[in-house]
Amino acid sequence: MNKNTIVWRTEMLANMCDERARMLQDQFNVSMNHVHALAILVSTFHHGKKPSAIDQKTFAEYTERTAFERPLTSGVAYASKVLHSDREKFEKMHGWTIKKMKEEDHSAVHDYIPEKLDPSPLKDEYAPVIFSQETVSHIVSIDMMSGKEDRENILRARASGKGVLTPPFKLLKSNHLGVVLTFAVYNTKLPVDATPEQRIEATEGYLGASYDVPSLVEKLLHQLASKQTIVVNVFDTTNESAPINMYGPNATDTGLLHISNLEFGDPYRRHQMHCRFKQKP
Ligand code: WA2
Repeated sequence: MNKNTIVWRTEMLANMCDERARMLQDQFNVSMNHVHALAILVSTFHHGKKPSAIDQKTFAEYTERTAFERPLTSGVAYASKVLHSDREKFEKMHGWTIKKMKEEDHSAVHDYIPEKLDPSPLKDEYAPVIFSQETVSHIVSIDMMSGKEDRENILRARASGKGVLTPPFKLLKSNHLGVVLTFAVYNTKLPVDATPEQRIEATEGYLGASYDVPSLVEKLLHQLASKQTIVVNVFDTTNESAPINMYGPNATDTGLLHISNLEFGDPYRRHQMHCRFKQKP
């Protein structure tokens, strides 16, 4: 192949890949900021007011009307921190029992009957969902600490005070891999320079957003009308020796490859976009 053609193709692939990676990263960043603002909304109007100014109906309506502010998300929800000593009082107040997450339960949404879930066994503490956007109403009353990925996110979010991401995993009621973003909600007594222990102590609950990565990345790339030209993959590369494919075909293609870095705001996780030309020159 002509040397100039190789240089031209390499540059074109790099430009297209970097542009798509930047778009995905920017949209993720925008929605992350709005999820953070929702955590502050819950802190101000639910925990900061007696009686609370937020109930499920208000939360569902507000989050639906502001969904346009959170591109790439499939839904947001709020889980309350409940210690075992407060469980009985909490369950009486809500009129339901805290449920255990059924892992690998991907039956269709319309088959879903919350009453079919088992009550949570005795634990030191729980994180039952009390408010949800209508799109994820199937997680209401489920203890989010009973799912491995959600639990680890909750623990890391509350100790750090930062927005944290799970690795890709199969979300409930979804056939795709997704990720969950979590912000802890603290009571207002928390000092700005708080230690992890002080943060854990001051935690009131957890505001989380789920991202159905394949359908949302698909939607984003579709807007660019480049699908005839390049193949895009998104990987979680946190474990360098075992990258997880979050979007795109399981290709073994060895053509020209460009890798663009993705920054999703959680330094604990690494992500990359891989791009290739569809057609060999
Ligand atoms: N949200 C939606 N679908 C899920 C899920 C989830 N977690 N976990 C598994 N499938 C309320 O971090 C707190 C949301 C968890 C937040």
